[in-house]
Amino acid sequence: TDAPIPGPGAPTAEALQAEILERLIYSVGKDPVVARPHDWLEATILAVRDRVMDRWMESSRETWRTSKKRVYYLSLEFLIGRLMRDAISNIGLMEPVRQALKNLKVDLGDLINLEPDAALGNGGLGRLAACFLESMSTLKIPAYGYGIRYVHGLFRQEMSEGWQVELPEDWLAHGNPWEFERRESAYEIGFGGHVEPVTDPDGTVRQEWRPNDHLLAVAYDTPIVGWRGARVNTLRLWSAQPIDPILLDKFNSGDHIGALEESARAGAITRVLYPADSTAAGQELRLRQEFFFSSASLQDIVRRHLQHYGDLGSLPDKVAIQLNDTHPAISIAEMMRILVDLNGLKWAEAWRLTRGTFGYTNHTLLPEALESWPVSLMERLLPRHMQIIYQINADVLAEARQRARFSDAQIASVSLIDEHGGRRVRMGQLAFVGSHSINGVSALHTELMKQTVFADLHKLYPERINNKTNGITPRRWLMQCNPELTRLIGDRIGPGFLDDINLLKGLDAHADDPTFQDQFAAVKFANKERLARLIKTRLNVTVSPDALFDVQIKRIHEYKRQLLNIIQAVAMYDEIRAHPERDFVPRVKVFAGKAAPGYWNAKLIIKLINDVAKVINNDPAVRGLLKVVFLPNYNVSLAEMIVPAADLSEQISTAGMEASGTGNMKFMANGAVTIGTMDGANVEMHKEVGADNIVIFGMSAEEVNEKRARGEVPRTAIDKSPRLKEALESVASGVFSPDDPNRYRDLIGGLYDHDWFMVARDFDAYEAAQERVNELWLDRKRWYGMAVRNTARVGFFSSDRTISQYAAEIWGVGEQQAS
Ligand code: DL6
Repeated sequence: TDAPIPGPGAPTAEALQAEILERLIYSVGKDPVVARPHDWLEATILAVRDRVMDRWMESSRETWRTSKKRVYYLSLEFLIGRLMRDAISNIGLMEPVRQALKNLKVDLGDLINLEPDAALGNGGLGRLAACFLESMSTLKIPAYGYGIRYVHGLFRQEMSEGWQVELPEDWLAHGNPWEFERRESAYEIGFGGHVEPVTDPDGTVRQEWRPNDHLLAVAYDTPIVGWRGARVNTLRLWSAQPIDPILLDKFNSGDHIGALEESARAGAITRVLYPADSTAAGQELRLRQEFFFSSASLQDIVRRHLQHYGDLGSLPDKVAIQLNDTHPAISIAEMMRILVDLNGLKWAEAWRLTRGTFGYTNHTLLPEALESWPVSLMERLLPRHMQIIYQINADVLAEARQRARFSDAQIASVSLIDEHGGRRVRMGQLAFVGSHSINGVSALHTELMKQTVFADLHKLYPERINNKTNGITPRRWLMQCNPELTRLIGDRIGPGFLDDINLLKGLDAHADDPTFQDQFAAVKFANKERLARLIKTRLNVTVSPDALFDVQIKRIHEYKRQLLNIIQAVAMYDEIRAHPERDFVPRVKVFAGKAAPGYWNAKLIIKLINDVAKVINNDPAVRGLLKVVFLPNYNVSLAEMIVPAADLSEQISTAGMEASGTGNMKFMANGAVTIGTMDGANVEMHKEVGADNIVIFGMSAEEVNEKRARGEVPRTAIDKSPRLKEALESVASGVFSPDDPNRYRDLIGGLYDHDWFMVARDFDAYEAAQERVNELWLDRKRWYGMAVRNTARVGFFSSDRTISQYAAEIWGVGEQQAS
């Protein structure tokens, strides 16, 4: 947990010690003699936060002074994880804070582990938003993250006999010392009601929305510190509160619970994060969440803009709003309402300003994740927005007919209203037409976007779709989570890479140096020992750090194909048992990830992994050559432990289905070799690292499409592969589930019937690739050469690169001049 190089002008440990003590006594209100670990944590965070305050205020002052364009990143999810180490490390105070605490007989590492994970996101999309915030601060871009302050983040996952059980997560249980409540920044948010035409004194007729349900959005601000404190930006999260905290009439009449009903109803909006990953949640509450945070954010943005510039005509020049997926897409209609209804702009001008201001990032092509809302629900909850959407749609369809001469089928595909089986508003279409830029998150994904979901919109507006391949912040995902590797790299190529990650390329020249390889391997080994201890503590399973650590950690989803991985483990198990005389490369297969609570097959796959683990880990015939572990409650902090310990990174989604992936990049940074399909950002990783340093297998996205289109039967592939057949039959017949032999019959049956995710049809290629991994692993020099080259060539996948591209190509905040 060391920052390798303290920043310039760092305060002394003694000074920090005094500051922490002061905070403990005067802010936490505890005597050091009786202070408990949480008190020390709070005091330390407060002292660190103090150290950030000046830079925070200066950052904000500078934006006002220079009138630089501001970027607003609207995201329903921010998967931040812990903040303390990030902040301390980014301001270069790791060593003095450690020493200060040591003087107080407190261990910094213990405090770091005590901080709860802010799990305000489900997976890749939310974690990307968190990496982007850090990079925007690092790159000195004046930016705000806007989201929701969920009281309960992503559920805590526990295992009950191998089944996932969801429990509420409670990250605010001890308060949140990072945040500032801004009661002065509160906005009224409405729902329901009706729309009325109003005639202004000058005779113009406006539409006025009269909601019948109101609540307040109250801001909570958290500082986000860039590397070396370059800039401090704000993450502003909205909390829903009732306008009247209690209905006194009701209370006085004896209805004590009813008196709090309104308060409970308002609070419900920001109480829980939806735990669905890649599925559009159909609940009304979800739409309320989306509108709530969109409206609060836009009111805040417009207020700030008017305060600074006095008029709205300069909006696109001074404001860039990025929609992180379609969750905030209702912002397009809300912005139009604010401009036209509340500020009296003409429709055409308002539309020009809106489009000039918004950009939209698409994160998935999965049909079930393409959000749409029933028109009837929209009419009831957001009647004015529905009118605006109809108007936007009429304009778009007229343009499609007149300018582009679209056919009826094409008109139907670009329409904001889906007329199939109940009319629904398509949020992707709304976000697309209301934005000047629509980007995908990897080269392949962007290409597929053009060919599939947005094919016709792309024909209508061919200049809008662009690619911005995802990235990760190297601060958290290399320097902080792997301090030993960071130190080793610094010793070899100097510290310049800390400020310019592309300098890691310098490691290439050392990739085949036996001494460096030994040092690299020693760091990896130590990280594996640490993970082995964690596995022992949490699961009481002993694993050897000498084995190949083969890791798949991510949300559990059929397209991500944890099933392929576990079936391969079963095949390996069969092989080991069938050949007691043979040597095998010892492997530890590590899994972690959460399943959406309503996603039955994903939950069943977790149970299968645990069932298989139980049999394999306890069978003496396995001779310890294979271990399977499922680590519960995957979150950012657990990932930070696992990633540095991985030898092999499993990125094996069905080609064409993973938009990008970002875990793949984190493993690459930490010197793991990838086994993967040509999917998402794997394609670009293959290009960056070179074909010799990655193990690619399986069908391409095109081949997957062809097979699906042909309706080819998977049974033939299974019949042709005896090892697959044996593994499938053993799972289906209950070898791993003697207590319920039929448990996996349907899951495996699905592979015979349709195999939508190509598990069976990619199996042989996957096994061959795993065999190749074994050969490479046995050639130690070759393996570590690959490992080093992965780290060396990860520069492209830094979120600093991604954000520079957003800044220059979407937001127009590249090299900003003061104005
Ligand atoms: O772009 C971030 C991340 C990608 O790396 C993943 O490949 C992709 O699955 C994920 N998408 C979502 C979509 N959810 N919705 N809606 O989480 O985005």
